[in-house]
Amino acid sequence: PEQYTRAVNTTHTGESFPIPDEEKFSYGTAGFRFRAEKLSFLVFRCAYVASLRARQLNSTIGVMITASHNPEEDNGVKLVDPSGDMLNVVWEIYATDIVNATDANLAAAVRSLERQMSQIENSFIATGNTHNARVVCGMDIRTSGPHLMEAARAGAAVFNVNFENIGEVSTPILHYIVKSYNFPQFAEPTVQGYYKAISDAFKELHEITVEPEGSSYQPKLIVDCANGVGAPRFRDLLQHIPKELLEVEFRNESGPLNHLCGADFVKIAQKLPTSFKSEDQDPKCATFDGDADRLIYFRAKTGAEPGAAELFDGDKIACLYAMYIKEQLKAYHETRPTYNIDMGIVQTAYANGSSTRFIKDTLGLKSVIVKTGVKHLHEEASEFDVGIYFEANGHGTVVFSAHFDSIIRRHPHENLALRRLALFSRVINETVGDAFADLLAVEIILRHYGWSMDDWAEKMYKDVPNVQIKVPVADRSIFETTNAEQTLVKPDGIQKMIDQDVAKFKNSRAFIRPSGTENIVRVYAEADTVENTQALGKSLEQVIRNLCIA
Ligand code: G16
Repeated sequence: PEQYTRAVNTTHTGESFPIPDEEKFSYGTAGFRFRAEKLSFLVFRCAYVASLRARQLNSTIGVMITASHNPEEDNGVKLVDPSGDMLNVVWEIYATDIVNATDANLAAAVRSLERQMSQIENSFIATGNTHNARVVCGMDIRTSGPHLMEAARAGAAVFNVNFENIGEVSTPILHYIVKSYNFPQFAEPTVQGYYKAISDAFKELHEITVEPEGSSYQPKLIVDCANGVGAPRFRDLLQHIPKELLEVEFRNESGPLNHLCGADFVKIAQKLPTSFKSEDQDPKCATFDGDADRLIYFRAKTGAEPGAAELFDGDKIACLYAMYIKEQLKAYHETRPTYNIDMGIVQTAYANGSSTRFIKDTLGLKSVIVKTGVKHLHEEASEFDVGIYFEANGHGTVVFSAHFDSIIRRHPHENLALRRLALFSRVINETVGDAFADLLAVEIILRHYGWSMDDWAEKMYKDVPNVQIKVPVADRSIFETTNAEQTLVKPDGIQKMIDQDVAKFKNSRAFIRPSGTENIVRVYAEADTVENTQALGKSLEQVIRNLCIA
């Protein structure tokens, strides 16, 4: 349809916002993400790519319309593979080619991709057996969402693929439903099916979780919903969980999306979100991002300026999971020493230095550092039987191998450790980081250890001072990295400047990388004191500013 061409490209306000042929788009850290006005032609074309992938595999593919932590004015689209994981990287390239075709070349680009697909061995397109091909589409609560949902519907309709609009959902719910469609034994492929599967596992695991004597655990917390889709959907999920097991007070349920609240804000500013006060009595708080795929716990920081937050971020959640799973695996191995199940943790360069040391020295586990982006972490974590992955920003989950499946999930009743492991693996949303599922898993573990927030803070490690700064730039594509994004190879000479700055501070580490979701460059720095960390961060920010002005 004409309204979804580059030449017309209608916006959600009904106007036209033409996209010049020369404008190129790339599939970033988490799909295509731009100002919402640019997106309808792009979503239309992505839905075509999704429907082609669905026909090639005769399966269900997901399309999620969200710009997650970005401001309300942005939107985005990402595709989900049949396993519920992020889109296969080869298909990211196909999607990019289709999106970047001119209107005049689109038909030829589509025909060429279809021909290529029909020649692939095992492609259902070749046999014509594509009746299970389906595109399932969800959206967050941005005002531009419904218009883009129609663009997705139109994209799938052109190629006659079943289309299902599952409405306003968190990104992880969409991933879960896609997997459920393709693996019917997993769960019922509906939003209610997701609530039931996760809450049933939580209730069962709760029942066999015994609080130790003298426990300081409290089943109460306050959740900052970032004014996003997490608010209504988490309320729905909690309908399935009795208040005695978990009592949640909701804040930031409606208002400007991600503005002065949400996991991204809390992590980067290290501040309490709006509507939280330092003098709040309840010390346990958690925050979601705009599409509820990230979770960070926090509380007011004592002995700091008002409004400062102490974070229990993705690194601390990963370590908590690792402690618990390791303990259960040890108990299990004592009864079955011959069945080896290996476990590792995957992080990115943003992981706090203390967390990586804790993983290696105290937990005695492998820590692998990979590039930013869940797809990279997920892939690496899949190398382990139990692969825990978390970005410091709160995005993460645990993946379990077929080996784990065959000896733990298929025989869950042999002993308590086995039952706990099997149930824990079902509370977790294995397809992708999920703020709801992660929160339930954290609560189970805190209860198991009888921990308050004080305990969690004291019994693990203390973060080294760290700072993250966003620096707006005109063209972030001039920055190129290597070494899991910890070294800049372009622009020429810039890494030398970074190294010189880092050398001026004790126990320091820093890197600069271009964002894959916003038009900014991110600076990350650690050093021995808060003041030195800030000084290092500022000086690196200046390096970028000088370069971009020059
Ligand atoms: C997305 C990705 C995350 C990534 C974040 C920031 O999160 O899913 O893996 O850490 O963007 O990426 P970048 O530093 O490249 O901007 P979300 O929650 O926005 O989907």
